Amino acid sequence: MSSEKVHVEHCKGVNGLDKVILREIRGCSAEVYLYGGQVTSWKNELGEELLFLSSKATFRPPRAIRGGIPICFPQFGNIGSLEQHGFARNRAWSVDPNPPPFPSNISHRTFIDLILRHSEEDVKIWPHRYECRLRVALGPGGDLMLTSRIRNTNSDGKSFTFTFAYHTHFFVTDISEVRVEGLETLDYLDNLKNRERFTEQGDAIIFESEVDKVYLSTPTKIAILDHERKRTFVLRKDGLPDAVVWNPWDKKAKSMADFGDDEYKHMLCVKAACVEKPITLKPGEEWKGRQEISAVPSSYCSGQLDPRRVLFSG
Ligand code: TA6
Repeated sequence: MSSEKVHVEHCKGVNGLDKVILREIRGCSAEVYLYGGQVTSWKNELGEELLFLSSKATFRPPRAIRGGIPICFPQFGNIGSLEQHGFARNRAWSVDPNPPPFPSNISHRTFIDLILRHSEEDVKIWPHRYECRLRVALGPGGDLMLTSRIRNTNSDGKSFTFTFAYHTHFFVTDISEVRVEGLETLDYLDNLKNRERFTEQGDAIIFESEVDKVYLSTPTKIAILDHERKRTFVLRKDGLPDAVVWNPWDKKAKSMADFGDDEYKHMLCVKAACVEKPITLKPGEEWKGRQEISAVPSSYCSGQLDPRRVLFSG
């Protein structure tokens, strides 16, 4: 079997939808559906799943797949005239045969390049021509990197404006034992209170009820500590100043058809996003955004996790 086959495999997934499997020599893997350009699985070298995918997720267009990493573009949430979270997550992407080169200092070995372009249907609801590229890559350490490049290809001289998010669903052992570090003292918009603006308290964020907050101008690194599993997810981001934290908790969970009633206990969404200050591109201009997530053993001493070592280390 050639080494290329090992790293990148094109195959069929649920309901025959096209899927790409990325495998790293040490055993880490990721799965990406062309439908939605959506990562639906990310596993470490032990084969442990690191992302949440609902047991009730439907893999039936035009519904979005519940879990993994949906792409919110060209609109985050319901901030605008389009459907919730825009349309990129329920469109068929294709493999990008000629992606523009990546900066030379980035050498991915295991990756796939996808592209979504405007359709005549989409131009009716969002009157713009664009190229939305996504590279999904697995690093040698099993880190998962997503890089998006969006170009305005309008020929009528018109600029366009959009918001964006990687709607990442992390798998956690027990949400009531999870802490998020790196968002302390920041301002946020509370989606449960008419997007009113508040300031976060000084300690790590913990979860005891429904949360739906857009943290503004966050640090480029955020830590999600899964106490039970002694695992810390480190999210690094570029070009995505905001971060959305979401857990539907029990009541909202029951109201979602493609989500199990108790599944809120095992997931947390922390989304690298650009919400507060939408991006405007003139024709020919390109925007780039990137997130890298890694799962590291939590440094553990005397019952207290030591996030400082995670947040402030290189
Ligand atoms: O980011 C949070 C949010 O906008 C919530 O308000 C919640 O609706 C969540 O996304 C999921 O949205 P979805 O359209 O996937 O049900």
